[in-house]
Amino acid sequence: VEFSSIPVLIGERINPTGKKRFKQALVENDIEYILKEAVNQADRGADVLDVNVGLPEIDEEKMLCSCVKELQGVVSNPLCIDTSSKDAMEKALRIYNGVPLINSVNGKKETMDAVFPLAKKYGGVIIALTLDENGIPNTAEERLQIAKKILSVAKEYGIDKKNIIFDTLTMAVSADKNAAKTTLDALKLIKEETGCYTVLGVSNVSFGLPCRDFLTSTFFTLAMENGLSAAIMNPYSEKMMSAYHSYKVLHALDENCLSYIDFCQNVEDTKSSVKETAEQKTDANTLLYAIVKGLKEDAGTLCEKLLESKAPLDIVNEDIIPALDKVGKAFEEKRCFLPQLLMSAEAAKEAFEKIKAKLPENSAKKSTVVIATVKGDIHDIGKNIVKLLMQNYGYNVIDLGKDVEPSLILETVLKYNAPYAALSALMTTTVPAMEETINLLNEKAPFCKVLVGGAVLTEDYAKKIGADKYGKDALDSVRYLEDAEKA
Ligand code: THG
Repeated sequence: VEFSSIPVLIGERINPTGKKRFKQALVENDIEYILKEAVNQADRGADVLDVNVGLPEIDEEKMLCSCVKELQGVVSNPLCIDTSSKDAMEKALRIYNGVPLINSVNGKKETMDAVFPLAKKYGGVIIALTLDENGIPNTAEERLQIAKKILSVAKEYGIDKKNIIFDTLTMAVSADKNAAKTTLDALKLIKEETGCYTVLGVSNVSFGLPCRDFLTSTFFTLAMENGLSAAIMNPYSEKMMSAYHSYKVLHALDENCLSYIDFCQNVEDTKSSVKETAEQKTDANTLLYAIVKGLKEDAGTLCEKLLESKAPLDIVNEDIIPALDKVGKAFEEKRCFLPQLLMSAEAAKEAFEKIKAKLPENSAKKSTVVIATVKGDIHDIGKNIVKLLMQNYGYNVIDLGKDVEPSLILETVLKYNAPYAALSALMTTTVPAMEETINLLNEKAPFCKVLVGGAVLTEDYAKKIGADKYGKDALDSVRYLEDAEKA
């Protein structure tokens, strides 16, 4: 089990608590049902699977052993062995391949003397509950004292503190209004004071209340904010998973928001039950695939390899541009999002660099486009996307940046004799500056076609202020250039 600042998700569904169907499966020795629960949880994003098959009317030792054995055959996720029976724990540890989570030990002397020798003998990372002979303390400070006691006993058994994860015990807020707060305070305190990892079975917090998901997912977020390393939770819950993915984005733990986007697309797919398989069918080792997926390094090396057997311009027309078209289309249809579009543009740029190196000076370049965000407007993300896409399609783009005076745009168009100028405005307040620039260009550089774009513009309005083209997005603008070049 690997811990990082991203919390580990431990699926809680292999557990009979409150579940008639699961109890029935246990009584009928229906292992298939349990295996299905494992596969489904792994599919939904659980990293580790908690395995709790304790039921008074069954032979827990036997059932736990069969489950541990069979589960390892169908999923590769580490298991968290959840039992209060020492004998069942020992048998399960004996047949487990690898390092399991041991759920659990606590501050009672008898329990520590039973569990620590097992952990020492078989290996495993131990979840330690902050309770002891006197029960569950009502204060964070007392739970810390139990944690310290557990650490000192573990040390006597030769168990390193990095193999102890503290559970500060989630209790139902419906029974005690301070329950959640005490748990969170204890979590933070124990993490700070001991430096150990932490875990909570978060679902318990909402016991006895309606719409349990609402409360549990918010508690989960608060716990992560207080340093939670792992959560025993329900991976089928959309609210829980959205809390997890949102947390990662908001804490810069999700590069380019990719795991968030992927999660949202799976949610959409499940809702509409439409499966997008076309993308998956694309051969993974092609330049097209590398650009579509935004794999910059791969795009560079695959392009270099392709250049050994294919003419540079053919690569542009048959691989790079179709890839950008594909991503552009996916973007329009809201199947891919801004971070992915930018990654694809970067990957295409990388491929383009390799192509450029092979081409005689200037021959790859199409016309010059002067691009700018108009005076008074400092939002340049839209302009930057359009610029990247135009460059990828081979245009010579002169970027004047943002908040650009009409006179400078005119000057630059005249200097390069540019047949195109592309103007961006995000805010309503800066549209007059756009109109002013268009008027100036139409008067002093009538040969120059003016493209405009930006969130507040519409086709009609663009016409009204005298633009030659309203680009509804980056791809639309590039298509205009491509058509104009052919004409
Ligand atoms: N800490 C540690 N281990 C634990 C817990 C903990 N193991 C067990 C439990 N708590 C975590 N697992 C669950 C599993 C199910 C539920 C809650 C916690 C649950 N069940 C619903 C119920 O009881 O009403 C029924 C579920 C359903 O049918 O949807 O909520 O805290 N170390």
